[in-house]
Amino acid sequence: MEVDAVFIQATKHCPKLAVVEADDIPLIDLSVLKSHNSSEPDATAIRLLIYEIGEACKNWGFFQVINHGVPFKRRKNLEIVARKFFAMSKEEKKKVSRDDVIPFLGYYDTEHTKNVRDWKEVFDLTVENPTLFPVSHEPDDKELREYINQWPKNPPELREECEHYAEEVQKLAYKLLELISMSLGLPANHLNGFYNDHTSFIRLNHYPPCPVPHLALGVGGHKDAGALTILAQDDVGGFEVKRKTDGEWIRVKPTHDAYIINVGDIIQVWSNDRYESVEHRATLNSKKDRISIPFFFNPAHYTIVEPLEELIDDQNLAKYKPYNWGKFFATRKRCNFQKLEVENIQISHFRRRQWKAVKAVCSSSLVQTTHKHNQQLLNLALELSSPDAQAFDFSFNTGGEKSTVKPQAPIKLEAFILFLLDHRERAKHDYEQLKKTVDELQAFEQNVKLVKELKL
Ligand SMILES: O=C(O)CCC(=O)C(=O)O
Repeated sequence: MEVDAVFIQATKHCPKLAVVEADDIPLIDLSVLKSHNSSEPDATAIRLLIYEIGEACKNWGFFQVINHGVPFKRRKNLEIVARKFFAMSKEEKKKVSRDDVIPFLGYYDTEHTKNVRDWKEVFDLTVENPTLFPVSHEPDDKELREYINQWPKNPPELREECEHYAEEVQKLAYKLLELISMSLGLPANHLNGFYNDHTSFIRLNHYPPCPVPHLALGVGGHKDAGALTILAQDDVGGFEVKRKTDGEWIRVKPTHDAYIINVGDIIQVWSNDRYESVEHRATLNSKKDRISIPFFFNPAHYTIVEPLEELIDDQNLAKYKPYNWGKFFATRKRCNFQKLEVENIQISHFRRRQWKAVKAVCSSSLVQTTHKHNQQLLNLALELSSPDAQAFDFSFNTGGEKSTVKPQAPIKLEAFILFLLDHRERAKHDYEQLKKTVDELQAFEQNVKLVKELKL
């Protein structure tokens, strides 16, 4: 079978044939929350649970939960009815296609992630019906619209099953939000206020068998833009997460009645990077089709997302500028459906600049590096280039001799310095050339120390 080139991933994104499954993925038992009705909550067990959740968010950016309180029947019924829906003819499914009037909801099969087409078809519905959302991604366009779910005639039970499921999974979402809030040292209900008019939605994903599972992806690597995702996957498996410690793609083996919980970009910003949103993707199977059902727990469209005031001080300056969630999401949606020549909007676009540090580093003659190392730094800086940055001469002392490297293009130096100061750990796996050169990375860290000592 010929496969359209629009589905083919760049070689570096193609899934490896040998699947890596990690044994130490956090699996968190929430049964302690359920025992509340029988007796007093066990305060020690709850404290332990909060700690476990905090560690999982910090070290992995995701975890699985069991004994979560969502009745298995609800999930199973929804999976069965989703299969029935996707088994219908294209013509039938397209009767509830998203269109220009309802651009977010209903059926579609042409989504792109990072400009490559996903091998999947989906059906989207919002939890609040209707849900209020900006009409356009344009910042000055204040028009809002009520988005209403589109329900197919067949299978007739789809609507009811979706609504039952939404009700149950939402309860779990609030429990998790409260546990995460407490794990950040905040009151349990600290984040709940953002959810008064929430824009959460459920997606039914169907991944048909794919003749080239080593070349395409069901969903390409991405981070979730919202706050928290609760994912149900069937027993076929294919969900992979990019492990923070080494950047390896790890397959999360389906566990009976468990949910996969992802920290999303909004929690990363709220927590001022204490917790990081993790990259994940769905791989394909040449023989079996697969169903997954994410619940995206997202705040009201008018939410201004920024680091929580309680988590910033003189030592922990806010790392992000505020942004409007509704506009962010509308911009994302615009990119997801079409292959645009512009980069999809990311929270990194809202990172604050640290020009002071930039200037100081570049003029500091105390920074010692090798010539090879300079080249690596330069490559990295070029990789982080942005059109609004200034061209810069790079000069470092190389064993007594000054070496100057002139980049050919403008360098986004603030991002480079943020990398130096904030992302040393992540850089170990983000940038392959650095991964291989631990020694040089240590020299790198030494430079960062010097910068800090100079209090720049
Ligand atoms: O199907 C999966 O395992 C992942 C789904 C996902 O990441 C998404 O729909 O955004």
